[in-house]
Amino acid sequence: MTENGKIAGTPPADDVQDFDAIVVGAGFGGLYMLHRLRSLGLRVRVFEAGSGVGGTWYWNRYPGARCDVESLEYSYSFSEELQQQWAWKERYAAQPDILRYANHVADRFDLRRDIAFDTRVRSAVFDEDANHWTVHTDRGDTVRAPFCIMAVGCLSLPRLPDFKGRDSFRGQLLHTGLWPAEGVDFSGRRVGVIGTGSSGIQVIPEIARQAGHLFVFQRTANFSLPARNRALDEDHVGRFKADYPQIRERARHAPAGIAGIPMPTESALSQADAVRQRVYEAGWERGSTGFTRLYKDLLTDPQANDTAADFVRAKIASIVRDPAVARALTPRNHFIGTKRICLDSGYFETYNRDNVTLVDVRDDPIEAITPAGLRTRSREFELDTLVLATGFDAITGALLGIDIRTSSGATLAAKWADGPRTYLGLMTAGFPNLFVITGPGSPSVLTNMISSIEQHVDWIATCLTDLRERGVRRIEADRASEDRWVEHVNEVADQTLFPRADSWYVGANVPGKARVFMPYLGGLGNYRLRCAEVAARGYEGFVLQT
Ligand code: NA7
Repeated sequence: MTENGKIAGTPPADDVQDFDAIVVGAGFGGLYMLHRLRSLGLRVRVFEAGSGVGGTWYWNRYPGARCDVESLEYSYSFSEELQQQWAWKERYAAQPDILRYANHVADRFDLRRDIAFDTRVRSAVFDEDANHWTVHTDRGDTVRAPFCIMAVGCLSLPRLPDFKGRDSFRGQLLHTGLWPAEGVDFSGRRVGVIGTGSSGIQVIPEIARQAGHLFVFQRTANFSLPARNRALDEDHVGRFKADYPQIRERARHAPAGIAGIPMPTESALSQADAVRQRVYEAGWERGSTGFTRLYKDLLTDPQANDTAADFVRAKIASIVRDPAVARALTPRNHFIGTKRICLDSGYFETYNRDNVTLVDVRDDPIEAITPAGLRTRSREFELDTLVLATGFDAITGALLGIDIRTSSGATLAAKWADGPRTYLGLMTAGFPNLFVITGPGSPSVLTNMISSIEQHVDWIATCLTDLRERGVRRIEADRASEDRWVEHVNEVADQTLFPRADSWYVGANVPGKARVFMPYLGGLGNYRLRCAEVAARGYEGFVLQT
């Protein structure tokens, strides 16, 4: 700070462009936020680090990348014309289709003219006296607006583990979340993949089909179900679209924001073995992440969970021919569903191929990346290409990648050093007029992201309208309300098995990250009602200033 209270490095006032709102990110959250704010007559500037729209779906272009929510539900509901006219091809849309859809939305609603692409936001500073945010970018822009909305995504900061010798590798080093747009040719190559989360599980069968040899370096075996992806049939689509208003309404009130995954009512333990087996078999045949919501106690009761986990373990044993490989692929150290369950297309079958080798790096850890490949404690692997499917600094990574501070010296990084703290996942005390779309403490990644995005964007748009009508210039989460919300988020999580897994939901995949269960497990339907009530009571739990 300088003596006059201004932040050092702030350019002269005439270099600053003024807007009514700044939005960071042009994925599904940022695009819809821009559309809504514009319809309120606000002047908006959106910054996007990529060269195009789509966010997560812009960056994750690896072969096999596909959404695990059905395309007819993983799409915007805000425009009846859009949802009627857009034609999804497959039950689960592949990344190129989702990206096409994002581009279509951007063109259809003429969104691009307010988006600055190839521009990364470096800092956002709140002026406590003037009540506005000043945002600086890596291209030298300085813009100012009373409101700043972070639509930076939950899975947008790829994590490249700090393997010894990582930069010495002479071959091609790739991360699934930063995939080259021009694609990669694996034919005849010796390829290594590190990681068997959703990204690994999707990319491995695709690479195996092309590569000379594929080595999969697995630290933790994962639960996965066959996606049963297929081309959509026209009659089904016609019926679905005719029912869209009711289906969308059900999705808005469903726990996962998905109409096809309703709230379970039965308990697994209350059913006879044979009945349960039939239910699991039907779930396995259906191919849906709803598998872990077949019974209400699967994610709360270890014994109930075991019944579902054992079913999937037996399936793995029946698919993978080599018993030693099947054993190594069988997850045993977490409850099914407490790490994001995967949907695959031929994942376990891939290990029956002669050109695929599973390397268990829990017992035989990776020691170093070498110029020629990779070395575990006991073996050397020569590789032409090494794919890191090692995930993301999830939920908070992209937010904390921006230097967010106030003129009185508070920084978000310091405030969240022991884990994120928010009120409703929408705002964080001490940082007025800053909204986060699908932030920590909201249902976000445990739901259909587009349902959650629409709920947040609609809430924020209504809030800004209300504030304008009442002449309110400043809104801030009240600290006591935030404390109670954080406590509630933890309480709900602690009633489940989720916090016991070393997942990215608790930040366990990032060394040094505080272990806190970040998303809200209360269900999107309940959460939506809570947010609506808060607004109806005059923004209860927020401090408003005119
Ligand atoms: P995930 O689910 O975080 O998976 C990352 C994988 O990489 C996982 O198998 C990790 O093993 C493995 N990993 C990470 N670091 C290492 C090191 N240092 N050594 C060996 N193996 C490692 O990321 P994804 O991209 O697959 O999926 C993220 C989400 O995107 C997914 O849940 C969907 O919601 C969409 P670990 O389990 O930590 O032992």
